[in-house]
Amino acid sequence: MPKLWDQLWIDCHLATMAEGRGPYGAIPNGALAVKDGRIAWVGVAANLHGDPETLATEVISCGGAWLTPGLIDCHTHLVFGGNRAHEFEMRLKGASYEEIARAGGGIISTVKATREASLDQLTQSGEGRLRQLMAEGVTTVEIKSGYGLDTENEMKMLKAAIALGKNLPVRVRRTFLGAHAIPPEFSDDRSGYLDLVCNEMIPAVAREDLADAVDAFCENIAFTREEVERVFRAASDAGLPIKLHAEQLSDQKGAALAAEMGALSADHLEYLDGAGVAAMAKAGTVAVLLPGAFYYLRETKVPPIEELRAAKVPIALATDANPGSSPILSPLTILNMGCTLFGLTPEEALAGLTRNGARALGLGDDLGTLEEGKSADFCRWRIDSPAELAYWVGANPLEQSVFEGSVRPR
Ligand code: DI6
Ligand code: FE
Repeated sequence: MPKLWDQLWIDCHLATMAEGRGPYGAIPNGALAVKDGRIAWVGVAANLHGDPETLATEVISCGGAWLTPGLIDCHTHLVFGGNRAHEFEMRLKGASYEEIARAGGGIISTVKATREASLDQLTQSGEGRLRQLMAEGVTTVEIKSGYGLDTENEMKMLKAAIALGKNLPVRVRRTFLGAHAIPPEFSDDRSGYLDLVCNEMIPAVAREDLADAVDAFCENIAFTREEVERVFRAASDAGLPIKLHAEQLSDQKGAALAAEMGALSADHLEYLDGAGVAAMAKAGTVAVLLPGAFYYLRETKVPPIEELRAAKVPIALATDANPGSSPILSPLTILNMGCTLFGLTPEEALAGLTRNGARALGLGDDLGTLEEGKSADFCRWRIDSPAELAYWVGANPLEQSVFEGSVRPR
């Protein structure tokens, strides 16, 4: 007799993270069934309509572990050449992130190293970092370009991201971030660089299907609101969704612009004002908070969490893994930082790395909760309660992770 399901996970508790189902969408003493890489059934084990062995080809008994959705890191710059430990030292001797950037360091120093690296080298160094994220339960990661800053090198970065998704059991979403900084060869010709981004890079990236979205850095050391608006128009002409690095170091009113133009997310947001919150709420734009960058830059201004909550803006959390402002490869530490630095509850933090991370990528229908029909991406954790995920630092209680219905090798 063919069995109904491929796998049945039993003797577990589920933090489904489904909305409107109480804290963590929890189902104590639950069970989860997988068929063809999708979640086929979720519920209380006592409601299973038969003996587990008769229902599924494989029955996995979890010994009382918790299952959560696979973690979704919706904002990273994981592909890059070199590193910036030297600038870390400079900042500790008193130089600011902005000063280093204005002196030709910062993003531009990573641009030099990234241009020098081959596609293979970028893929290899990115793979090491991606494996770190996966070891803490990441099943979907977004990777941005933005350290190439010319057509060839931006495409090389996106191709490295594609290769990572092919080589490893993880879903890689790609975002084009050509408007991350002005490259040295255009330092006297901002509008020339924007022409290149809008008229050449975005159409080429769209034509070759290299990216799922377009991002930009709206900041006094990067691009103005007007410049970002140009980039967004080019993205929309190319049929690509948009997102924005907004209000990280100062209030540029970027989040409101992004929201008004229908952005999936606005990210960072330490300097977001009330009008920005309202615009995001109205548009359903996700607030992606990045406590790793806040921590490394020793920022003191916290994003307006209370206002975001009150306006019901969905809050996502991500590592922002990058060589300058957030060299952090631990999504579990980010859960902790979301709580300790920003005052999120452990449940909000976990929603940020699951359900709302999915929304920030436009994948909310397919990922981010343990619900029937969604992709069978989940993690099995040796913990007594889901709050433990945000509670420990450096403990990694991951026992197993499943991607599209297949258990990943450790
Ligand atoms: N904000 C960030 O946190 C990253 N990019 C951005 O626009 C940092 C990028 C870097 O410093 O390399
Ligand atoms: Fe970033």
